[in-house]
Amino acid sequence: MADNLVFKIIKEHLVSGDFSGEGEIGIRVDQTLTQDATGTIAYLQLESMGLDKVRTELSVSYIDHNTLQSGFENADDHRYLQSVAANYGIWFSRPGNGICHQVHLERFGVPGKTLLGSDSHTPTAGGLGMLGIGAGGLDVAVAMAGGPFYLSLPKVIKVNLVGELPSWVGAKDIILELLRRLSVKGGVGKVIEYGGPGIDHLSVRDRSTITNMGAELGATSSIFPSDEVTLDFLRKQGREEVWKPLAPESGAHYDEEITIDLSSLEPLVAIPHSPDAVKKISEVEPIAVDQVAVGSCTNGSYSDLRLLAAIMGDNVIHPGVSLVVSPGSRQTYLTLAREGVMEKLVSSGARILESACGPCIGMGQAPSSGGVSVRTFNRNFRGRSGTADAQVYLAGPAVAAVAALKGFLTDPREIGSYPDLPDESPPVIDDRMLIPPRKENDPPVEVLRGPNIKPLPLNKPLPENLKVRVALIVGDNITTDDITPGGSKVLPLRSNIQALSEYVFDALDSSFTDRAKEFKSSIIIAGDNYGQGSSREHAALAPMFLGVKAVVAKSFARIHHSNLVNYGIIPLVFKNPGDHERFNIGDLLVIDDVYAQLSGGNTVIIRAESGSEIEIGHNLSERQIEIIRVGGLLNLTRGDKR
Ligand code: MIC
Ligand code: SF4
Repeated sequence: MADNLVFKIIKEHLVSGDFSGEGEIGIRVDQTLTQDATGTIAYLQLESMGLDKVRTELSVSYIDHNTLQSGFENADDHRYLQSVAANYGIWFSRPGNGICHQVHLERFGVPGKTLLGSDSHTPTAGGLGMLGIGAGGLDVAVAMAGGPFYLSLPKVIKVNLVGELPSWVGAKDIILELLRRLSVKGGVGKVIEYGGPGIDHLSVRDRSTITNMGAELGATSSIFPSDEVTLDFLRKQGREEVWKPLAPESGAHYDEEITIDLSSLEPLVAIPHSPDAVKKISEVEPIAVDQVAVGSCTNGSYSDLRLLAAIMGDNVIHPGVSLVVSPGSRQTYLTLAREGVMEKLVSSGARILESACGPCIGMGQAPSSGGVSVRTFNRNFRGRSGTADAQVYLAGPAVAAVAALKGFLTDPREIGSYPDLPDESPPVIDDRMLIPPRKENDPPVEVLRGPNIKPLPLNKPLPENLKVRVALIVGDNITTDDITPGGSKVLPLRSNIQALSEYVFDALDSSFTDRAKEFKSSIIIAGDNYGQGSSREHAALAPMFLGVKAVVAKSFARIHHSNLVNYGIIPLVFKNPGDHERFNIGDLLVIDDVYAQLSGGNTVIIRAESGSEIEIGHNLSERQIEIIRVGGLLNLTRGDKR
């Protein structure tokens, strides 16, 4: 059977398993990336593996998330990460150098290679034909130590782009259209491969906006072929030597095909509070806007920001709007500054932030109460902006520019003709904020651990019988932001699980932490797509610290499912979704001979105090059951060494 592009790359990297779709496959990881909010845990784990140096072709540690330093915590973490990177042969991208995904695309991405990142938007690299996959920090640490990355063989969806985008419609509208069609769980277990004549008109930056938000579909990855457009991008980055052409074989097999006629698209927006709540702007306008935020790993590129400036022209923003702009990378910042675009933005009233995630993860610039914020970002989960009742809309940079000028979310086509943009200038290449790995003979560096960095809690091996109480019952699409929130108050606690655990499920049910502590050993009952969103393993680690032993859900998001396993929490799946209704908070449940049940097939019997029994399933591999048996992947890795 002719191979699609995804299978071609997987074949070249396959170290275990096969293409039958049975069991897991293991793939070799060429490159890794981490960011500071997930990196501290990943490197604490790497340190515990006793290596002298990473075994990957390239690993990069980025500082981009926790950049507001309102206390010592974030700065301590940065210092720790820099010293670990120096010791283990890892590149270090200093704070101010930009958002991991954008910098990686610009400076390190290589078509046809695999990239594992401790951030869910790692598939951004698919914009240049790289297979980027998001994972928990522990999986990334294992990859840095030379271990394979395990996953179920994904289904591959071909998205055929035909026609050309009309003016005022951009790459963001393409991915919003796909989210409208497929929903936030439509991509689970799948990789999305783009093709068709429409891709010829999409730049690598456009392509990476689309692959970036494949994460919002729940997809394992998203990828474009590597073609002349890719070559042009890499040439401008001074890296054309890493280019190679990559395309699917002719007549390649796909599990599903979808066609989008680009010429039929119009400006779209995701309304509060989910990236798949997509509407035509013409259906929802006008909506008065308080804040406009442009940036993030989705739409913080040079092309996005110069479009914003061109639309604003010599005008100043509407008096009711605060416009914040965060260039996605220092390269973007410098190129725009050299071109005079930064001056234009400032003169239009933009508040320029550093090149970092910033408002996207609630690290500053929280909107006013009940405020409407139009953002070029990728997630609008309730409360993520830092304001619990803010109304966040996701749209492309053209829509954002018009909203900033008019004070209303409105169809940009109404303001007249699309601006005439001059040719793009070549990017400013200046890698001085990237610290290369230390040379072979350089002396080791002292690892600097501030008081914010606490040792990692470990789970215990699985008991013979599990006795748990129901500590929480939730519905569908619970995000990792719901489990362990972002924001400038909680993010600095990422290296201190005990402190972080006080905030688990805080916005959904502030009594959860106390209840879980009281029950000592507990279980969570959930709906579909549990744990969607980010890769943060804290959403497993902090509940584990509070005694959560298992989660029964209708279905799980991929990364969170793996993170639960990695920390020894059992992810169980309802065989009969209606059973979700049979539980109450505080119910005492017993799973007898739990290991024997897990390894004996895919049925697990949960016994209630009343004596009634419920048949539950699981989709754990033998490898995962083994991890759960010993109480987590770290215990297994350590055990292997003994
Ligand atoms: C996000 O966009 O939610 C984050 C913050 O980048 C996360 C990582 C994290 O929680 O640190 C992600 O996408 O994986
Ligand atoms: Fe940063 Fe937002 Fe991208 Fe996550 S989605 S990496 S917080 S910019």
